[in-house]
Amino acid sequence: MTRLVMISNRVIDFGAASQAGGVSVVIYDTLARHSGFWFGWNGQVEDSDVPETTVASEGGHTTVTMPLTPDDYNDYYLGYSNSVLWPVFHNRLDLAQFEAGYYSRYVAVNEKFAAHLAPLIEPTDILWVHDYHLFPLALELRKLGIENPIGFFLHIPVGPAQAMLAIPEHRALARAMSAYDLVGVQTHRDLRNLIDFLQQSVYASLLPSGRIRALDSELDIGCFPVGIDRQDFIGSQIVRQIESPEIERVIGIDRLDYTKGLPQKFRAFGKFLEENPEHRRRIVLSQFAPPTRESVEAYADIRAELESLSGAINGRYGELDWVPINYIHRPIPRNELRDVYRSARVGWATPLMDGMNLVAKEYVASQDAADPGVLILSKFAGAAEQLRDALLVNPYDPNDMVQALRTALEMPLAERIARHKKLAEVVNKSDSKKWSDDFFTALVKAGKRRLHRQPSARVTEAMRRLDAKSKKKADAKPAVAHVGG
Ligand code: ADQ
Repeated sequence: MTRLVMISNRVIDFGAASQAGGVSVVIYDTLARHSGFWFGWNGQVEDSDVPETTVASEGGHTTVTMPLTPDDYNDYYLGYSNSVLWPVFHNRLDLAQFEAGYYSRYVAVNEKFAAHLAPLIEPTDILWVHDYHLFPLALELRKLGIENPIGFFLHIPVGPAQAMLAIPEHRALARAMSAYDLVGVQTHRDLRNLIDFLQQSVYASLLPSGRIRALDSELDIGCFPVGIDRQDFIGSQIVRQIESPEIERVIGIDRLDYTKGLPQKFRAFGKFLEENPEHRRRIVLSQFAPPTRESVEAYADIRAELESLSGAINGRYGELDWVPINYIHRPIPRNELRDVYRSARVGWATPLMDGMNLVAKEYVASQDAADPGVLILSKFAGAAEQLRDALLVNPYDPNDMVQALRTALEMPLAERIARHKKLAEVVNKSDSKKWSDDFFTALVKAGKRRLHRQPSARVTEAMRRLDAKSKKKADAKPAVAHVGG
């Protein structure tokens, strides 16, 4: 039986799955529909050069995890992954820290993952690697003789080539990407940036088939917008205006990250109160933003900036019985999210750049179709490619943000219903199941194509098994959005 092996930097504890969000939830949901296991870091930091892997099973899910050493954690996770790749891919070259030693440790951890994973792989397994921490993994697995289909999905955006080329190891990264059978990204913007980057860094060429030739490989690249499972968000009985009939809630739910545009949001909210005194005492911005990666300097800076901004706005406009911004540092338990979304007249998701932004989709899915709230969405979130009926704004432009908030608060019911209907259709159609089915089908095909090009005894056997499998799935639709197709 074909198994799906999911590999991501961090594997969540299934017992705590109800607390998770983003990448973890979509991996968890996908594995619920496949046999296989999830491989990655267990979140522990231990001083051991020969880490043990731990196999755990719960509710039909299997995980295989290992700890990181303190040096791995510092140089691979906080360092190269989150102080180089994360800022540059989000086009924040100014925040990148190119420290000596980060990259070699990044590769070393990928080697270590490959060494622990390779013995667990069976010839018919399909391997799906997630996110920027693990670009070199396929190359390391291939060195160990793994010839299975290996796909890569990038949850974050791809920066413009000019930013990407500033990464000192950009050629090695491009080479690592080319070892995959399929590389998936969230949007057409990312697809264009990725092609541009591969062309400029390793002189990749776009083939008439829509595939990419890079170095000695050919790979498929495609656009697979990640979605949510709407069942997690429907059914709330919450009636809006839970605090008082006169006060409308505007909701923001983000990880505390400099990519999420929170200072711009707070400043725009202050400007809105300044310019629209009639809305004072009638509106509250509830912003949940639990801190992450606090030992990275840029994250400590954003936290201090937001505390100062919210304090200044509350000090300036607040009254004894009205505080304009509720700025809350903790996460909302997942089972309360839909009620919180539904209680809000406006959902405000305005990242400066974002792979997708699932919060926008969750907000839409949670609304009462008969009296829905309005979504204000950054045009630089991946979700904006699909959610065209949101109020799309430029988060860098305070006037645009203020105008959108006014429009949202004053929007007549009929327009709110019409916009929500179209948004909900997209969210329901492009859900997490479609995302994972499309990627999986495209990966099986891409893997077969590579095996046809590079036959060997072991490969021939793998091809035979894949052929048998794809006959069974003969009715599956082609899913990869080929470049140019
Ligand atoms: P993230 O950057 O984590 O994910 P996002 O898509 O917004 O961003 O997902 C966040 C998830 O965490 C959502 O499910 C949300 O409900 C939850 N969450 C966020 N803040 C929360 C809070 N304060 N309390 C409770 N839950 C909270 C990465 C990319 C994204 C991409 C996803 C999935 O950066 O662009 O959409 O992967 O591919």
